Amino acid sequence: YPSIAGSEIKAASLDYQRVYNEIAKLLEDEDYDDGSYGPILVRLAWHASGTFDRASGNGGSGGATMRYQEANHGANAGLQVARNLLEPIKKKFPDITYADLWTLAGVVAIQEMGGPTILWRPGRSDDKPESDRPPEGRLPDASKDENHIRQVFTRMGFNDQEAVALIGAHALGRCHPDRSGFEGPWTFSPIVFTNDYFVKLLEEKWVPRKWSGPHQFADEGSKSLMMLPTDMALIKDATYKKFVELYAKDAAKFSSDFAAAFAKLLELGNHFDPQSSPLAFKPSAE
Ligand code: CCH
Repeated sequence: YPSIAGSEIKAASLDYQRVYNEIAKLLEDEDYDDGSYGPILVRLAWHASGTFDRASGNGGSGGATMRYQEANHGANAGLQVARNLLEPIKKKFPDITYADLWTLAGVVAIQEMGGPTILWRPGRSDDKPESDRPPEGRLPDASKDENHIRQVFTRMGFNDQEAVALIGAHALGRCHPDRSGFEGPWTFSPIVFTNDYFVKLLEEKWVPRKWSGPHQFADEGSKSLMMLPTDMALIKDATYKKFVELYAKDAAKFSSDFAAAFAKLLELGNHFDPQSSPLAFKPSAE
């Protein structure tokens, strides 16, 4: 910006609470899945960010690289629904970067579904050289085991407790046969943020589902809930199981640990203005 009388003129900064409110208005749709786009917006924010590799510094939400070839990575099947939903917001607020928009939408979704306040900072750039775009295979593979989960989350820079807290997001949403091949929700309240994923993991008896689809588990009681092989790994591995037990018992601890880990996830690989302090948004119900 030009300098007038020695002082820099800064562009008026976007009112991100307004952007938050506009995204919040898009969530409910009784004809879509369980009645909300919230879960798929959480998945978009996570898949945009979870490609980060601490060793090389590449991947992560910056660059919004899922606009390119990454959209076709198998793990991202179905996420065009979430990206397309947000397009009118980008038109209305052209100054927000896609990288900020997709991560902010994850924050809106968590908070509007009754989850904790997630501190969020703007400032992700949409520019990233093609050479820094993440290769396919960075996101976890649901058919694998605890060693795979540990390797993937450690690569991002998360410890075991943070990994378990983050995967607790599976209280939300469901698997779609035409996206991942898996089918069904993890809980009976898939559009409300709860610690029920952990409760169900421990309380239900999980049996292999007999079907022609990929290997997954069903609760023996109702047969209407599901767990992925990687979900079951969290109660097979003794260290992970400790945290599953903690979060099943203490919903408030889960909420606050999730909030911290999710905020960290959305920032991985980005460089923020050291002066910028994180924003806390007001849920639209208040
Ligand atoms: Fe996940 N997730 N996720 N997940 N995920 C799927 C759906 C959701 C794995 C696999 C899958 C996290 C970690 C993991 C959500 C949030 C998070 C699906 C079904 C698979 C498969 C996709 C479909 O068919 O639509 C694996 C493996 C791991 C790690 O081990 C983390 C971390 C988060 C967020 C913090 C959400 C939300 C969904 C529901 C999406 C929807 O459309 O309902």
